[in-house]
Amino acid sequence: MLRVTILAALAMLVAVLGACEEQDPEIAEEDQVPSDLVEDEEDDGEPADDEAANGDVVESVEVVATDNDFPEMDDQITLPAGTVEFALDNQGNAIHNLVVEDTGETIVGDLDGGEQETGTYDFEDGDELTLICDIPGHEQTMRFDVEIEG
Ligand SMILES: [Cu+2]
Repeated sequence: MLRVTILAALAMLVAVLGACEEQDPEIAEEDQVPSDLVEDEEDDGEPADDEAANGDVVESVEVVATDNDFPEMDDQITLPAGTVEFALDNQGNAIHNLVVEDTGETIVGDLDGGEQETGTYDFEDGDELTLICDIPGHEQTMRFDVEIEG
């Protein structure tokens, strides 16, 4: 009688253990579902930081052009290092532009009389450059030096 009871208890124990083993894979599969949802939440990146790194304008300079002069510009101006924006305002009748004499690089291309346009130039600390209008015959009177500090 005692032996039968022990065997019956062992049989029940085996049955219970067997049932538990079958449930384990189901629990593991359920754990994997939420992990897919978590990865989707990480796509909310903000691109603003990359844009700020390139093209951050540190100073804006308005350059009025007449025939043939930059009447409001001193012979030499000091600007900070970085990207400087130049707003060229052609108040004359002739075509005028803004070019870096030392490198030939165009900041603002040819503008007809009455036109305005902006352009930028990336200066490095210690740069000493001359900006001109490079229309033939204009550079003698349409020029100013730029010194970069900091
Ligand atoms: Cu000019």
